[in-house]
Amino acid sequence: MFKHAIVRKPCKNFQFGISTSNLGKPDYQRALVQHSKYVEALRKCNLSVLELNGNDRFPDSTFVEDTAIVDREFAVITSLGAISRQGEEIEMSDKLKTFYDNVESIRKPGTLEGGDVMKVEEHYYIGLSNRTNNEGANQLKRILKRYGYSSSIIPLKKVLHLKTGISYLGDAILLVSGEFKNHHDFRKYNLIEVQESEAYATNSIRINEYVFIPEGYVNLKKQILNFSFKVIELEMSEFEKMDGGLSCLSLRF
Ligand code: CIR
Repeated sequence: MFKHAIVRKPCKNFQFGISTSNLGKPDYQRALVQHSKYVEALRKCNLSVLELNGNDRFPDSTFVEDTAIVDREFAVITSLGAISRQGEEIEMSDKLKTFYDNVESIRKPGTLEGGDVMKVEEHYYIGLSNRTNNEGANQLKRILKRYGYSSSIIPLKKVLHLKTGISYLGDAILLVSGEFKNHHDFRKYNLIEVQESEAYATNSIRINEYVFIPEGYVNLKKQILNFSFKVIELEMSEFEKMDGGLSCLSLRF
């Protein structure tokens, strides 16, 4: 069960973040509304939410997931691979120290972003991407080993982050699209294949008894309801324009 979440409001410079989506400029007011509904949904799941203010120095800083890995007894501050995002982790580190006695760090030349890290029960998968390099992934592996967790490294082909194309919903169920549909490492799980026209919705998240999915993905919604999950749909259009999904908007622990 998750008890806490940390989020950060989109800042006024949100539109200047990194984007490859070709979906146009995000509407800032709409982004703020979508974000506040996301926070409301977290509260509905009984999480206590720490909401940080937007920071104009970092247009992408609402995507807090990339700044840390959070587990039960420890947190790991990452080393962001995107140059414009380096420094976002500093304030997060201070905040996490108020929750955790054990706060570790990934150090340069290692880079690692939280979007590349997926925990499935007691095992971690770490994506090697344009943002997470071998050195960063191996530093995380060593830290996880000290805390008793196994991990494996998954080189990525197309997706921005590992969790762009795969998400763990609990109960050995994974949502997969694209390069993860026939991936050797994930065959042993119960896979829900997301159709390519709905690939964005692969980045859905299980929070306590709910699954959050982006609004407007009717097939995925049906597939998830078939597994008898309770679903919360959230409008994500403005974050999608900036390549961000549901998991990116919070740290949950
Ligand atoms: C970026 O490119 O860094 C942001 N515009 C989007 C980050 C999305 N984060 C994530 O998938 N964990």
